[in-house]
Amino acid sequence: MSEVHRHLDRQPALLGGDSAFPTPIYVTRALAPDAEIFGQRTAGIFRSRWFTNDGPTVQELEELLAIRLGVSFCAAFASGTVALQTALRALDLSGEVITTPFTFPATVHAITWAGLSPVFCDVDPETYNVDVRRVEELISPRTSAILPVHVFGNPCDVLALEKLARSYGLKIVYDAAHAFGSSYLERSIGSWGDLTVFSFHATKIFHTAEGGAAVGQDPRLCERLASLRNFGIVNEEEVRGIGTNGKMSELHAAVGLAVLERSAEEVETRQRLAAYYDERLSAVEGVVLQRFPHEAIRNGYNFTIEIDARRFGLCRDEVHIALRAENIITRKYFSPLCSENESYRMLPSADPKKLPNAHRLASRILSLPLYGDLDFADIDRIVDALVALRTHAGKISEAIACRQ
Ligand code: T4K
Repeated sequence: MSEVHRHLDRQPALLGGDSAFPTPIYVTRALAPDAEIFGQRTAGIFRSRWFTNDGPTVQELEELLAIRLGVSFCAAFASGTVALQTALRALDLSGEVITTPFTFPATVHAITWAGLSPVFCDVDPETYNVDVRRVEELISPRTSAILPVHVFGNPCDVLALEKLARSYGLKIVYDAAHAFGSSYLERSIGSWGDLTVFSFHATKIFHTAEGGAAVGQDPRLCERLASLRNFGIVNEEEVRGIGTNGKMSELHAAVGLAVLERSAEEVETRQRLAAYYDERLSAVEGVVLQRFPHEAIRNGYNFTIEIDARRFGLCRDEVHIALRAENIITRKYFSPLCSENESYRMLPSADPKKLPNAHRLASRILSLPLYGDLDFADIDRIVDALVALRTHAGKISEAIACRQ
C-alpha cells in the first residue's frame, strides 16, 4: 500500500478507529542497566560496606565519564540540579545570570538557589537555544555569567557565546542536562565553557537513576566542586565556604557503570530514529522541525516538533489530546515557560513582549516518543497517526470540543 493510502485509510482513535498502540507509549523510556554488571558492582559495595562519601565506584565512574566527555575532570553529584547550584557557587558569581526561559524549571531555580538573579533572554526560533545577539543586549554591570541550555541536545552557538563572555569578562556555565553524546565542531559538548553540567536522571540517555555531574578543564574548580558538594569540607581541619550535601552514592554510581556500557549504542539507535522521524515528518504540512546546525551532532535525546495550527488544521493542544487517544503520550516540553512561573513573572526580563520567540514556541511545541526500544515501524505508526489527524482535522476539532 502506498504511503498516501496508508495515511488516508487510517481512522483516528478519537473518531472511533483503533488506537495506534495497544498500550501507552511515553515520551521516553529509561535505559535498563546491564543487570550482570550492576549485580557484580552492588555485591562489591555490600562486601566493602562503603556506600558513599567519594567511594571507589563514584571515582571510577568519574574517571570513565571524563574520558568519554573529553574533559580533565568530572565531579559527580546527586542530581543535575544540585550540580548546577554548586557549579554557580564554585565560580563565586554575584548579581545577574543571563539564561533562557525555554527550559526545565531546574535551570532557573538553580540560579535563584545560588543567591543570584536570573535574567531571561529570548531564544532563536529555529534552534530553540538562546539568541546570542539578544544575550549581548541584556549584559549589565551586574551580569556575572551566562547559563545557556543545549535544549533537546542541540548545541548552542558556543563560539559566539564564548567570544561574548571573553569580551565582557563573564563566566559561562552550560546546562547540558539533555546533551550527553552531542558534540559541536567535533568536540564533545562538555568541553566548552567554564563548567558544563549534565543530568543523569533516569529520563536521560546516560543515567544513574538520579544524578548529575559538573565537568570542566580547570583542576582548581574540580577541588572546589568536590569540597562544596561535601559541606565545604576541605580536610579534617578545614571547612571552606557554604557547602551542601550533593554527593552521589556508590549505588547510584553502580547504576551508572551498568548503563554506561549501553549508552553509546543507545545514542546511535536514537540518532537513526531521529533521522527517520526527520525524513518522514519533513513531508508533513504544518509540522516544523527543530534546526540542528551542521557543525553539531545531535544525540537523539528527544524529538520535539512544532505544530503550525494554520497549516496543520489543529492546534498543538488538540494534537496532544488526539495522540493520547492513540496511546501516544506526548509532552509539552517546555510549556509553560520558566518566565511565566509565579516566582519569576514579575522580573522585567520576563515580560512576554521581550520574549516573543519563546512564547510562540511554548504554544506550538510537542515532544514525541523517542528512545532506543522503539523501531522504525513504531515511528511509522506515530507519523501515520499524526498524518491521519491532519487529514481528519475538522472532525477531530469537533470531537474534542464536544468532550470539553
Ligand atoms: N536542566 C534541564 C534543562 C533539565 O531538563 C533538567 C531535568 C535539569 C536541569 C535538572 O536535572 P535533574 O535534577 O532532574 O537531574 C523529567 C525529569 O525528571 C527531569 O530530570 C528532566 N530535566 C525533565 C525534562 O524531565 P518529568 O516530570 O517530565 O518526568 P516524568 O516523571 O514525567 O517522566 C517522563 C517519562 O520518562 C515518563 O513518561 C516515562 C519515562 N520514565 C520516567 C521515570 C521517572 C522512565 O522510563 N523511567 C523513570 O524512572 O521530568
